Amino acid sequence: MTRLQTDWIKNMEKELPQWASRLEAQSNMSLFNLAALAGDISRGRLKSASWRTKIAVVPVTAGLGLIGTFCSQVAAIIRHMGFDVFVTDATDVSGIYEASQKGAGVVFLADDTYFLALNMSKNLISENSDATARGFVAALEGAAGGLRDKEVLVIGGGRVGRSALSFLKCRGAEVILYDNNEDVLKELRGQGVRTIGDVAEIKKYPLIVDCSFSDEGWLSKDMLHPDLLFASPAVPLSLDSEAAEFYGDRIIHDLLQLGVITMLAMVC
Ligand code: PYL
Repeated sequence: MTRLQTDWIKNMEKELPQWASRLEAQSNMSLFNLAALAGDISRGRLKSASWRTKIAVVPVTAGLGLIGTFCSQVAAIIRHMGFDVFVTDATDVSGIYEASQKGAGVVFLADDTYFLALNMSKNLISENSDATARGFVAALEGAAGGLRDKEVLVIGGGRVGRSALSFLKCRGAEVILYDNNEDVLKELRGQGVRTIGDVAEIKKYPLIVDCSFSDEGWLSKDMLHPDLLFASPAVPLSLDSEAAEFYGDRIIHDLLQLGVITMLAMVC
């Protein structure tokens, strides 16, 4: 996954209301119902967890270090879901200890490789790539009025793409994978996944989950189906500016929010 930059996320908290209302309109679901579907728990259980579970977000200095406002944005997304949440003053192991001392039942923390949510008392763990894939699949399901027996193209056979393939199958979709790496296609074909390697075939599929964390703007309007619904956690967005403008509200995309609310549901 692309490492986020402060410039990309610094206004996220104040834009959360717009993000939420747009996503609810696109997915035909409330955020709670969307997170519950993606996290495979009941809406009621998620709601009751919001009344009784305190959440901590712990800054992690490992590797390339802190991303400015990252932890406060994660906390803002969780607070938007009605949970009591705080960012620890301490970082790393000391931050985890502070979280437990202050009564947090769930801890969110990220290094350069993994972004995790941990519920220590229930021994539940959610990893952001998996949760993000589930969140965007659930949003596409709402937007498409269900995915059962429908063909859905996944672009990109990396960590997120493979989670998307798995959750799409759980939701009854007929999955196809596009990747530009023949070794990836061969490996997934060996696991029984239908694959395409010709970029010209992408336009056959009106339902797409784009998990290709590659170049910006490589997908143009003429490469896509006219009735497209496009769900993408990819950073940067794969659509070029003309395609992004043309498909408008049929593009479900964000940098962090949908993955975080799904992680929350998966550990409650
Ligand atoms: C979790 C995000 C989603 C997309 N890319 C992932 C990323 O940027 N990971 C790095 C997160 C580092 C956070 C830093 C901090 O501020 O605690 N360790």
